[in-house]
Amino acid sequence: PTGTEDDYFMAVIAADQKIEPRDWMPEKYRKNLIRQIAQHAHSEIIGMQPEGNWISRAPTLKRKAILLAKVQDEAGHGLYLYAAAETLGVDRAELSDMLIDGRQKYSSIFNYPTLTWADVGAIGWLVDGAAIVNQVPLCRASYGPYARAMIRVCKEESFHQRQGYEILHVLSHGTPEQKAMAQDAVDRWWYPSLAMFGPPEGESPNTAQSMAWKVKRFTNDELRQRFVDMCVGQAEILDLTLPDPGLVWNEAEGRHDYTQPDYDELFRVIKGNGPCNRERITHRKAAHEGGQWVRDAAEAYAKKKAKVSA
Ligand code: FAQ
Repeated sequence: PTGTEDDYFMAVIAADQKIEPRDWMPEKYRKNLIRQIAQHAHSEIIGMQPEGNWISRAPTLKRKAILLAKVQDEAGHGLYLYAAAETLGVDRAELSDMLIDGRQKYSSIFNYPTLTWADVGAIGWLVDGAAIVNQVPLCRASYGPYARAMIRVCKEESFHQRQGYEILHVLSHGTPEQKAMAQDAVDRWWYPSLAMFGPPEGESPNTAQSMAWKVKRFTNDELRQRFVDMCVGQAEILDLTLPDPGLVWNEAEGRHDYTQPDYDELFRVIKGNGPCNRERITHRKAAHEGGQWVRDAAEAYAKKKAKVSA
């Protein structure tokens, strides 16, 4: 490379090549990635709770097996993402502590309760659907380990989205009570799903720099719009209504107009005051503490093995 390290770094970004763990990178780039990847990992792990709530109550054995597999996939995503974060020089145990004591965030969406079986369908369709729209561009993120993790994550999210869509399709074409349950779930999950994309332009302090570094490829609003446009046709096939009277096709713009989610509510939930924030963290803390003996045993075993082979 010629020029300074920073010139080389920016040239790699400009050429759409990947930055790898051993490459020089600006400290702010490293910090921004740790922030985003850790939040993303935490979201996957906390995201196991709302649906985990329904594993023991899934209506059939087949539904239960599918939901178990889905929730296990989320654990797997968390693990790839923690591993990707570790390539940036942080320790997973430290990240876990930061989640539990609130120094790091996780997605607002997982602070809403899952009241009925239809919520499992709505989460699959809308929450995993939003996750895919957000994460497909991250497969091209400039940081290699993050981008590569996203490729497998997106494939699995597609399966998750379809399983949710299928649950809702069965309910919405079932008895009037089942259809009402599906509609109620969509009514409750629609706006929180729109809020997953983050604050709008002007209130999103990380976007400009993140886009200049090609971590993010689109603004929060661009992806939110893409998601709305995608959902409209799918809702028609489901025969369910998206709960927004302002949702109309805008011919001139070639996109739908829609009502924005309540961003004050988003900020309240991010700050810890959503319906289930305390419950989620309490549960995570208990699970972490309950797993201490497994970590101790694994460490003791590794030490013993190292001694035998020495
Ligand atoms: N919730 O300046 P920006 C899943 C924070 S999918 C909580 O716009 P940025 C799959 C943001 O961190 C869900 N916090 O920030 C699944 C920042 O705070 P900070 C996880 C939010 O990073 C499905 C501040 O607000 N997906 O888990 C939210 O450029 C079903 C200002 O915002 C990802 O994490 C929010 N909704 O854009 C699992 C995707 N929105 O750190 C189980 C990767 C914003 O400055 C079951 N992440 N904040 O203190 C991203 O794409 C980005 O980080 C955004 C936010 C788009 C989330």
